Amino acid sequence: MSLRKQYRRDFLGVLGWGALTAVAAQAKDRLWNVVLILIDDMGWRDLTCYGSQFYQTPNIDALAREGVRFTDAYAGAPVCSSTRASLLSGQHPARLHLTDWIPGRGPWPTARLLPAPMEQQLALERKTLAEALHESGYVSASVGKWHLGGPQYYPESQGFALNVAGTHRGSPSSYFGPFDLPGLKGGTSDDYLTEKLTEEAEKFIEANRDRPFFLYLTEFAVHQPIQARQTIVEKYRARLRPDDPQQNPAYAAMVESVDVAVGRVVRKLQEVGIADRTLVIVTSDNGGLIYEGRSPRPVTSNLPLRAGKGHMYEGGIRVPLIIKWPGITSGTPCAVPVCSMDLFPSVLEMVGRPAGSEAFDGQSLVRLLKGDRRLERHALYWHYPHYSNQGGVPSGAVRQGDFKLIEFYEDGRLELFNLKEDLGETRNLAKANPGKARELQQLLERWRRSVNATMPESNPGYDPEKSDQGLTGAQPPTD
Ligand SMILES: [Ca+2]
Repeated sequence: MSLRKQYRRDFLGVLGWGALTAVAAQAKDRLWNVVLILIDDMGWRDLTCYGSQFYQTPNIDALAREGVRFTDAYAGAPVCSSTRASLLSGQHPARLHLTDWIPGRGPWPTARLLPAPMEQQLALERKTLAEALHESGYVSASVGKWHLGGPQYYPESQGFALNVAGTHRGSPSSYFGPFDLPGLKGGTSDDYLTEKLTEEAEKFIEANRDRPFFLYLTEFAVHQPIQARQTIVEKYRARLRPDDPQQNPAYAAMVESVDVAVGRVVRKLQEVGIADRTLVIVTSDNGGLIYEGRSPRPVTSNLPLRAGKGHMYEGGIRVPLIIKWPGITSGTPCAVPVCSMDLFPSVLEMVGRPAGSEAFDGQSLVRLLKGDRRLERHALYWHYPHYSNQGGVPSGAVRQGDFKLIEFYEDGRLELFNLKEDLGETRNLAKANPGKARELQQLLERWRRSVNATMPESNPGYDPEKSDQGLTGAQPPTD
């Protein structure tokens, strides 16, 4: 543990929250609270305000009407831990060498490539958003899924004074109690995990209403296992329509449960009188999951986007993002491409804290939130040197303007799409427009070098006859 972190712990331990209260009291009128709600695996079209005809999400839709709904927001990666690391550090997963979910899987003995080596935690040396806000007197809580390393890397060591339910694997065995999660034990068989987390979030808001706080509410839902309250499942069963690609009533009920959670948090902010000085951000860590484990029944559909979680296509990386900044945002959607590592510098600027010496891969979205629709950024990049549980293969991607290029690392093949004309990525333009494909591939390659990205290597045991075994199709339920 670094000296800086030790000092922080001592500061909290010896002086306690009383000292923080004093800091907060002086600054009460100018500091914003920050509520960041991360919904695990929520797909781009899983909300009514993003076009779902099946799921009902009135609470998140209300935030979209008062905030900015980003139509082209992206997760830093097509899987969990990488995006979480990028969100909390402002750094790209490739730079962090945290390029897959923790612990990841493989190598597969006969696959074409050996996955790139990766970190198993977000290093303590990386400054997190909670640590940056702590320097301004904030108290922070992580409520829910962590998935950024084992016990010594838990939220308590990354700037959070409170940690409820931070597991190292990140996935609970069940949404129904009894729960065996740190800080959240003793549930009964009627308890529903999402509701228990909401209660913890409400308690934290209530207890910290008079001091600036950062609540990182990181829902386990709508990640598998797909379990929901039966009464809500029945409601959605009655709403099924044969022509709707979204067809899973239990998943729909889980979506509703997180929407209700968001509504409860917003109401608690209003109830204690701090809603007008609290930023609320809702987003997801990767695209929607299409197939759960060995079940042949789709979990959700990201259509019109192609594919889902674990893939470099839009369905794997494009996610909902809504930011409400009371008094500033006004419900106008924004189509400028943005990414999860933008949230750290954005929050710092929104709360009026200069970024200081921190260097980010993301950039502040404040001018977009204020209504300007321009952002000076050359391109957005992704790097996933792994085989995913959902059939995704080692690949990288770059989006520049309307164009997106995917480079597949197994054989170097390129796919080029014009997202403005072809949102579903159905027409590969790489052969028709080789100049553009080459230009973007070179851009991607230069960027990989600049962040010292780790690449997968050729597998000496590669066997084309068996290379697909265990990589695609049905997989056990994991991250
Ligand atoms: Ca996830």
